[in-house]
Amino acid sequence: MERSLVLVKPDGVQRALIGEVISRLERRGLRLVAAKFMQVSTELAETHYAVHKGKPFYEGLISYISSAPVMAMVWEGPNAVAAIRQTMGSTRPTEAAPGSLRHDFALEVGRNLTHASDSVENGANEVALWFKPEELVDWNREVDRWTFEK
Ligand code: D4T
Repeated sequence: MERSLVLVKPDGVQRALIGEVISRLERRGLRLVAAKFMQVSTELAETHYAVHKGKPFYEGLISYISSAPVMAMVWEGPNAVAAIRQTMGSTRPTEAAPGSLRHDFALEVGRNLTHASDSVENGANEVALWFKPEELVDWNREVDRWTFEK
């Protein structure tokens, strides 16, 4: 079972799109594992985006993600990483597929609403960075056998 960190970034929170993001992931069949509404510290932002340090958009990215609260979540399911990134759409909203969140609700890469882990390995690392083990809930839904093949 794959897991991904999902963030509704400050623009998504300010624009009252938390429910829209959760609704789309729920309807996709994914299972919520953890959630917390939080202010991101500069330290956490810098660790999360360490791979982008030195890039022209880095400073703006750090101040954007820590400018207002985010909704941080963990979602799981078969093929969760690919499925969630597809539901989000491409990083650049003008390249996002019609029907994806970024296509439907965003215009600019620096205000692209959400974050999702880009690999299974990064998913595990990001979940460990953002959540304590005791914040993750293991549970099953009656409907899982109608959504998950195994
Ligand atoms: P995140 O990490 O926010 O989900 O975005 P992606 O995984 O889809 O894309 P990314 O890591 O390549 O970019 C991280 C973050 O940086 C912003 N960004 C990116 C930007 O402001 N300008 C840029 O030119 C790029 C490439 C948007 C997402």
